[in-house]
Formats: sequence, structure tokens, C-alpha cells
Amino acid sequence: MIRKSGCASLALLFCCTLAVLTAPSAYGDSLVLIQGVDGYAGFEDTSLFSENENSGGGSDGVFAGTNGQLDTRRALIRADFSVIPQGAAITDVSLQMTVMISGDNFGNVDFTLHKVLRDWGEGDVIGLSEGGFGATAAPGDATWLSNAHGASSWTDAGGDFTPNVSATAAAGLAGTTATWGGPSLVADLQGWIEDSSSNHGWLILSAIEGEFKRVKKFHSSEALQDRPVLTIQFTPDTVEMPLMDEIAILISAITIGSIAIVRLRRAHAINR
Ligand SMILES: [Ca+2]
Repeated sequence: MIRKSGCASLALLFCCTLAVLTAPSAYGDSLVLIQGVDGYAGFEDTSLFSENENSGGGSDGVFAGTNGQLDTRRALIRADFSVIPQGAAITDVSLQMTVMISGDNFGNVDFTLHKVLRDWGEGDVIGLSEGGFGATAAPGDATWLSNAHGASSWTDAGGDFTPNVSATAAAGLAGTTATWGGPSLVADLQGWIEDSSSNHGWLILSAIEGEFKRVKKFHSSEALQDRPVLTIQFTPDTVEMPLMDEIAILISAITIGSIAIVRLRRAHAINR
């Protein structure tokens, strides 16, 4: 009986030791991506102007909504996620954008994010009226009709994007910040880090597109301040613990195992 009990104890000890050595780590990591901070240069953003083939990728802002001329703007934003290790599991993500100008000084408007389905060009055109009307697109720039001006067109004017909403956020007056987040945004990012060729970013769409003077200008990645902020939480696929930690765990496991074996042998000898 004692021998049987001892074998069971040893098996349990082995399992526990193995569990300690192979248990999923609670370690996670986080990234805050801002253009120009810590050398990050992976943001691209621009605006689409419904009334012409202008572009505005170099402007200090991107536009979404409809202006006083009943012309519509949509914004595109994309970030390079190669800084996230391969195999990582995204656990949380948020995109923050700060309002620079609120059309007609109007208050909160919902804006939705949608996955863009085709590649597009940012370019460096700035344009007139604080970028609000863009300027003549250069070859390769995204415009209302083209994902790459002079080379290829969107299937649908105004951009090819999923009808599904990835996230919704309210944007208020100038100086306020809109924050998008949630599980669909996490799923978008997870898909993009697993297949970077599918990363065409998000299109920002006004929930009241078409309404007079409800356009907003958000600070872009070229703005002097309040650039877009992407905050990402993730768990690396393989957690690389410091070597000393691994050695300490191994020594502890061996020590505990040795003590247990000695005690079991003693108990077995006493009960013989
Ligand atoms: Ca830009």
C-alpha cells in the first residue's frame, strides 16, 4: 500500500513539476505606437474627397463627414505592426484620435472604423484650406475613385471596405479625443499580424455622413501634436524567461523532488 501510495505521490510530484515548467506565462506586453516616438514611423493616413480626384496624405489632419458644400470626406489610416513579434496573441487594442476642427462647432458625432480591403497610397499632398480640400493627387495617391491614382481604382467609389463595423467612437469638439476599441478591433489586428499582406488599415466613416456641416478634422500622423495613438496589449507566443529564472525553477524542482524521494524511502523502510 505504501509503495503504491509512494508511486502515486511521485507521479503527482512529477506532474506538478512539469506543470510549473510548462504552465502558460502570465507575462504580457504592451506597445504604444505614435508616429515619431521611439523611432516609430509606421503610420500612414490620408483623406478621400468626394468632389474630385484630390488627395491629402501630407496634411496635418484627416477628414471624415460632410462639409458645408455637401461634399463628403472619408479618412484612411494604417499602421505597420511588424514591431509585434510573430505568433503573439493580441488581447487589447485601442486607437485614439484627437479632433482638430469640428465642423460648425458641432458636438458629438459617431465615427465607425471599417477594415479596408485594398492597398492604397498615402502620398504627401497637403492642399488648401488646412487640407480640407486636398490638392491634385500625385500618381499612386489614394483618392475617392482610386486606391492608387493613375494606376488602379477602387471597386466602389469612396473606398473598398467591409460593411461590418470594427469599432465605433464618438468625436466631439476640437481638442477632445475619440477612442475606438473592442473585440472586433482586436480581431482585425490579430489577422493583420498573422498575414501582414492583408493589412490595409481602417476607413473612418461618419455615422451621419451626408449631413450638412458635420465634417471633423482629426490630427494626423503629420500633425505637430496629438498624433494618432495605437495602444496594443499582447501575449508573446513563446515567453522567453530570463535564463536565471529557468535555472532557479529547475533547481527548485530537483531539490523538492530529491527531498520527496528521500522521505518516501524512509517511510517505506519504516513500514517494512
Ligand atoms: Ca498622412
